[in-house]
Amino acid sequence: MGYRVVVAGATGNVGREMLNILAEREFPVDEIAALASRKSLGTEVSFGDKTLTTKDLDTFDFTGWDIALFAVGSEATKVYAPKAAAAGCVVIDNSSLYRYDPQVPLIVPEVNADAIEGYKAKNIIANPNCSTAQMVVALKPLHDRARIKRVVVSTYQSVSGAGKAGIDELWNQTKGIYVPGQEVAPEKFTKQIAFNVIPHIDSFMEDGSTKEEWKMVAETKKILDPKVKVTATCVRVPVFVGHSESINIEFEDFLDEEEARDILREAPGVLVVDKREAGGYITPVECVGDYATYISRIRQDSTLDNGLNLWCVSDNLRKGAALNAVQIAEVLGNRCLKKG
Ligand code: 11C
Repeated sequence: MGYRVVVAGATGNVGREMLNILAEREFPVDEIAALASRKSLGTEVSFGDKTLTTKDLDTFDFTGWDIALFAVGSEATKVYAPKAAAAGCVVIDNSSLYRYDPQVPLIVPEVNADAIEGYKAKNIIANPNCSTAQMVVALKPLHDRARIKRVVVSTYQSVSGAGKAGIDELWNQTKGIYVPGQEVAPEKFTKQIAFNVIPHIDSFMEDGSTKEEWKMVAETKKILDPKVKVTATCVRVPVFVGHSESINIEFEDFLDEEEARDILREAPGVLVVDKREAGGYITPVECVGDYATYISRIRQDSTLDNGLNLWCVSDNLRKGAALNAVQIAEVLGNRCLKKG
């Protein structure tokens, strides 16, 4: 006995990962529907050892379906999520549309699973931005011990955060640099991404920050603690999958680096790899396909009374998106829904 589960946006990077992770984690599925927009209709996608043919999101009837994982972007979410929710299907949405709605819980299960009950107001649960998800997993156990006052984070975000077009642009531009006549001009990104870094993700806000940076601030406050101050600089780097973050944390109480390392070793969702030697830390290529948020380079910040620095790496398509959505579905199933 399990659930009737929908994955909307099943042909995208995140949708495919949602199907993979539902199968890998043996989520109790009685029936599954893979939905796509009309242009991808009929495309086949894998679900464990099965192959699913995608159905039309536009005409799909959500009545009788229990959970819908949405990975379709804000515009389509605006149209289809309310339709699913009104039909009694709980939506777990990966877009930013509902994240800041006070009637919609924004959940990272390792941090604020108890907030899930709030889904009843709209039948919708929001999944955070990838950069926020991995950061709050790292911050939560430290906050519980020493109360975080302020976080200064710089991100190194992979091109898969910008979807398939981002991946293709890095690949083609990198090849094009070596083949005369096949140079690829920036299209998805604002400047050359191959062999370069770009300090601009999402649109600019009035104060000079970007929407991606604003999301890290607003989402950390909603998920972890509204009192925590965050300032972020988000940077796109020529890496295919895996976001990295350099995080500086100021606490109310003193926290010794050894104790921080022990706390993080025990923390849910975290793996500490922190040998102070060449290669004794994790880089993004090593985290691809994994569930963990990896923490390395934990060290005291000697310029603050109560400060630490650390390096945080995770698969942005997994903990940053699909895995977190499936973990939310697991909490929802265990705490809130009856099996079919
Ligand atoms: C990026 N973090 O790397 C973005 C992708 O709000 O869910 C995810 C955007 C979001 O470009």
